Amino acid sequence: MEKLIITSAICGAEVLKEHNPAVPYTIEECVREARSAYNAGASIIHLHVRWDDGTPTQDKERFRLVIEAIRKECPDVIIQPSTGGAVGMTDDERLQPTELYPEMATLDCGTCNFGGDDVFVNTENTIKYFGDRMIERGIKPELEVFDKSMIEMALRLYKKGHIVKPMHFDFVMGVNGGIGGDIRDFVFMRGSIPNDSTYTVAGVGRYEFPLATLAIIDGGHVRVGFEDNVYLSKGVLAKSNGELVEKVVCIANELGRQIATPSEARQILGLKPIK
Ligand code: KMH
Ligand code: ZN
Repeated sequence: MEKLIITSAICGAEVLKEHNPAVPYTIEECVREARSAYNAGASIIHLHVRWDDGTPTQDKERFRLVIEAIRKECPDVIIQPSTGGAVGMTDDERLQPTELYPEMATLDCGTCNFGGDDVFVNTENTIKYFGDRMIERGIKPELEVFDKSMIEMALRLYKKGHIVKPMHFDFVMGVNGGIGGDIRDFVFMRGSIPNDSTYTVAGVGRYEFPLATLAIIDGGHVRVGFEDNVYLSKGVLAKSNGELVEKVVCIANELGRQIATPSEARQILGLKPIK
C-alpha cells in the first residue's frame, strides 16, 4: 500500500481562538502551527491566512509572507493555499494565492450550505475559471468535494478539459450542508471516484479520527487540523495542530501504514520533485 500523506489544515477561515486559543492568526502563529504539524509527520500544509485580528483574507502579499516564513522552518513541506477563502469573497479575491504559483491549491467543486445562513458559492463557471487558471499556472488542484454531486461536477469538468488527470480529491465530510461522516457516506464517496485518482479525507468535528482510520485502512490519505476540528478527543482541546497529526501517526503505526515524507508525497501526487 502507498505511504500515508498527512495534510494539516492549520487555520481555516471560520474557526476562532474562542474555539481553541491555539488557532493561528498572526504570521508567527501560523509558522508555529505549521512547524508542529510538519515535525509530527504532515507533508502538506493546507493554508488559509488571516489578518492579525483573525479576519480571513486572500491577500496575495499576506500569503507570500506566511508561505516564506513557513518555508524557512519547514523547507520541503508542500504548501497548499486555499482558493475557497471565506464565504462571500469574490472569485478573483479567492484566486490571489495562485498568482504565487504554489505546487497545489484547493479547487472547490460545488455550492453548498455552510452552516447557519451561509452559502459557499461555487457555480460551474467559477469552477471552470479556477480550473483553467490552475492549468495555466501549473498548479495541481486538490478537488474539494463536500458531497457526491461535487464529484460528478469534477468528472464533467475533467471531460471538458478544465481539470486534468491524475485527479486528487479531498472528501470534506460532516459540514452542516454537505454529506455526513458515517461509514456508508465514506464508502459512497470513495466508490464514486475514478480508479486512477487519489483521495484525502477531511472529517469535520467528531468525524475526524473515525474517517481518518477508514482512509488509513483503505489506502487513502488523511487531513486533520483546526480548520476541521479543534479537539484531540471528546472535550479535550488539542494544544496544537501537531497533536492532531501525532494521533493520526499513532493510528497509522498501529495499523501498519507508513507515513510519507514530503518528497514521497510529491511522488504519489505526481508533483515535481524540489531541488
Ligand atoms: N472556508 C470555506 C468556506 C477551501 O479551503 O478551499 C471554504 C474552504 C475550502 O475552506
Ligand atoms: Zn480550507
